[in-house]
Amino acid sequence: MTGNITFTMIKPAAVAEGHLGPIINMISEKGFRITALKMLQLTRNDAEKFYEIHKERPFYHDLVDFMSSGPIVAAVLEKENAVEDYRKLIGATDPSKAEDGTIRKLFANSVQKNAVHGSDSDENANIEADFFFSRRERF
Ligand code: 3AN
Repeated sequence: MTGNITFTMIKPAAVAEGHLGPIINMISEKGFRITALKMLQLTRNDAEKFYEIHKERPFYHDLVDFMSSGPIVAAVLEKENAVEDYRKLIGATDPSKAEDGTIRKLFANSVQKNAVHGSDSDENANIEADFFFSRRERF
C-alpha cells in the first residue's frame, strides 16, 4: 500500500507525562490502523541519524539530547492519504500555532517538546518506518 503509510513517534516528554494512551486513542479514532508499534529509548547516535536533515540548524544538539533523554513510542500508521491526514491531526510544529483539537495543541509543551513526530512525505514515511522496524515487526 505505497503512499498510504506514515510514521510517528510519541516523544519523551509526552510519554513521561502519561499522554501515550490518549494520543494512541486519537490516532485510532481518526481511522489510522497501527501496523507496527514499539517503545524504546533512542541512543544519541539514533537521534543524530534520524534528525540528520536538521544537523546545521541551531536547535539540532538540543533536539538530539531531548529525543534520547527517555523512552519514545514509534509506530507505523496506515490510512488513505496517511501523511497529510496525520499532519492535520498533529497540528503545527509550534504548538502555540496548532489548531484546537490537534495532538500538539492538547499535549505539546514547546516547539521542541511538541509531543509527536509525523512524516512530511511518503518517501520519508518509508525511510523512517524502515529505520525503526524490521519486516517481521510490520503487519
Ligand atoms: P515537524 O516535526 O513538524 O515535521 P520539523 O521537521 O521542522 O517539524 O522539525 C523536527 C523537530 O525539530 C520538531 N518536531 C521539533 O522537535 C524540532 N524543532 C523544529 N523547529 C525547532 C525550533 N525552532 N526550535 C527547537 N526545536 C525545533
